[in-house]
Amino acid sequence: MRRPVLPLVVLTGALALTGCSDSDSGGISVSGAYIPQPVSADMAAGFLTIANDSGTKDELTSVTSDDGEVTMHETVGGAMEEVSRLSLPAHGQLVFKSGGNHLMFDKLKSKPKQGQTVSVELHFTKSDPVVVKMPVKSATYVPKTGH
Ligand SMILES: [Cu+2]
Repeated sequence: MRRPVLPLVVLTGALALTGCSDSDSGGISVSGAYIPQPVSADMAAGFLTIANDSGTKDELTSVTSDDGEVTMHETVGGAMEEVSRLSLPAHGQLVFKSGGNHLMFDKLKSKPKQGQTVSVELHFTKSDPVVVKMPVKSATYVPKTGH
């Protein structure tokens, strides 16, 4: 992959502008990532919001983790379905939340416990991969929506 080598001073300026996001790769930022501490030993769900600040639409094509297998699920009419890609609109968001889209962890090497983090890598059609450290919250954790 070819990327322009930017002078350090330009990179520093870009980092300062985007310093409030959890992680950042070009126009992609991730917020609100968490995994409710699972009941079962080797399966868990994960939630996060991916924002696309660029004017180009993108797609999330896979999620990987060294800790286990990860699949992307949609909830359709109360039933969940595995999907191979999810669209990320230009200047839009892709939201994973309880009752909707979610990440499904399977074959986990160890059961995630509250206070730990699970590292995942998000892969996109256009953007560079983004690594997210997802904190494990209590089994009953409900995120603040901000609305
Ligand atoms: Cu699922």
